[in-house]
Amino acid sequence: MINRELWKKSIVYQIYTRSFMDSNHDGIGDIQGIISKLDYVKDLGVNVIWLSPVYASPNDDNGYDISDYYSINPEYGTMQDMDKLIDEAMKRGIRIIMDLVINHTSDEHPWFIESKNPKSIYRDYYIWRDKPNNWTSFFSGSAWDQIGDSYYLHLFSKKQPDLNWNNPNVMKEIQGVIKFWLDKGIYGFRCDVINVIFKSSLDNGKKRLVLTGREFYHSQEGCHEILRTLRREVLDHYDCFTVGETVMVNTKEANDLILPERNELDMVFGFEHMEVDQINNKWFKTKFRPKKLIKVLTKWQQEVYWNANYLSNHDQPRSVSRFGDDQKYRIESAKALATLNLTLKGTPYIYQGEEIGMTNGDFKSLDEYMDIETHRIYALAIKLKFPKWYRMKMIRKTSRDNARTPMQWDENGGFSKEKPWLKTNQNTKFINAKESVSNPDSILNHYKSLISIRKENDILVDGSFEPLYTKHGLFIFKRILANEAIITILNLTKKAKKMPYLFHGKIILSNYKRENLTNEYLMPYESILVYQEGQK
Ligand code: ISL
Ligand code: CA
Repeated sequence: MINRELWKKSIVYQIYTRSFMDSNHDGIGDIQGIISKLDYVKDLGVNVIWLSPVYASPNDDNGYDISDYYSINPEYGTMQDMDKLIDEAMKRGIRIIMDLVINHTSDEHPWFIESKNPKSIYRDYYIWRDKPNNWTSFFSGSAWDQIGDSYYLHLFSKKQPDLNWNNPNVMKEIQGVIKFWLDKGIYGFRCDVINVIFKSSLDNGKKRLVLTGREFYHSQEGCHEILRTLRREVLDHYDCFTVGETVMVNTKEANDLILPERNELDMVFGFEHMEVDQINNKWFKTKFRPKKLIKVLTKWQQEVYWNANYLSNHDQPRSVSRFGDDQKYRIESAKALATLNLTLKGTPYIYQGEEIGMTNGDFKSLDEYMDIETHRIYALAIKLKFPKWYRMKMIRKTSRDNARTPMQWDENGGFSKEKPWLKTNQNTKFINAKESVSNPDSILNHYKSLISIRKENDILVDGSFEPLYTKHGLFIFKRILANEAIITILNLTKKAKKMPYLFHGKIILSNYKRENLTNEYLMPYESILVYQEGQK
């Protein structure tokens, strides 16, 4: 029987293979490298790994441009390596979910190569027209490129042509891909930009600064229909779950994708909390104000059926650099953010390196960045005549490469003996897994405590969420189940703050080794978990 609720108890660790561990010293992380670190992942206490794409790909967008869904990128290893990873993980009680990228393929996928011929049966696997409309790409510029006399749609890079989900053959092909991987024993999928795959019209869109044309593909009814079909015809026949990456959704649109009666996705990654420190779009960052993050998270906790909680991933700046303080209070703030992410209601997602408090990259020049999105935005900033200091500031704060620097295993890096594909942060000297494992007060050990508290207390899985205090950068909330409760007390600022009122109960976790609740002040970035029994 499919236990669809198991994923609610899961704790997911995202691995970006290219940057995790390089086993054959070519400077690129690989699947054998992941296998060599499975005991480290197991010791953390997680039970699911989300594996960013490892399929065959020319790496225009680091694997989010797939040229063959049925084979493994040789840079990452072989299908035997993949089978071994699934098996070795299973032996450690860890299931694997894969990244399902079905809005687009690579332009080097045989389907696209064939589709360039207007007479081919693959022509309608993609969206070809004899002239472009005014839609713009997530990576800036037109969402169309020309081959011969025709234009094809690509919401991302020109090497990522969009599939045509109006074509039933595409549905059939992708059902085959999903079955192939589920038959291998994976536990489901993280579904890439899944709420933009159905285009209801190709008319010109309303002119916008960001994503002209999105009204014709954002969360369309056709997309819901596709998700219900995939669920009914394939996913419901396996013990698996799905988490959608759903850009620009509000809480209602999130529920429309995940409510059980919708039979579409199990949960979704929202972005509203990832947009609290920007104006208009992510490249124009503003000063981070904790109260905005707290307000958005409280809203999603209260309005969304089941949350996929995250503060980091391979597209976002590192959480401690963005929402904490990666200088004076790096350890305290990383622990406070961990306590936030692991005690909110929903399934927590931890991004590789977040558990040891890795920070944004320390890139010094444009040529040290590898991300296509970063280079495209930099080129646009030149066209818009932004001064160099401002262009560098934009990418320093926002580039996705901030999260893609090699995992820091020891004081020398420990990722590879060869020069890595992307520069290792020099702070690996003191921020690394080796030090974290041996140091009882490390951020890593704080994560391990949090994860075991989650496993020992169903309150943190099934309990309610009650906000108690959300002002002045303090976030205090209560999780209640039957007659037990756990209160999370967070000071998300670098200033000492007066507690709004005193609490009673047993301190079960503190990032300042606090012994009692009599002191009425919270230290900078202080986090406390209080257990209460005999609740009404
Ligand atoms: O993070 C983002 C939203 O602000 C965008 O940078 C990101 O491109 C968007 O969320 C979609 O991301 C997903 O699809 C892209 C791929 O580049 C990203 O890595 C992936 O997470 C295209 O497949
Ligand atoms: Ca390698």
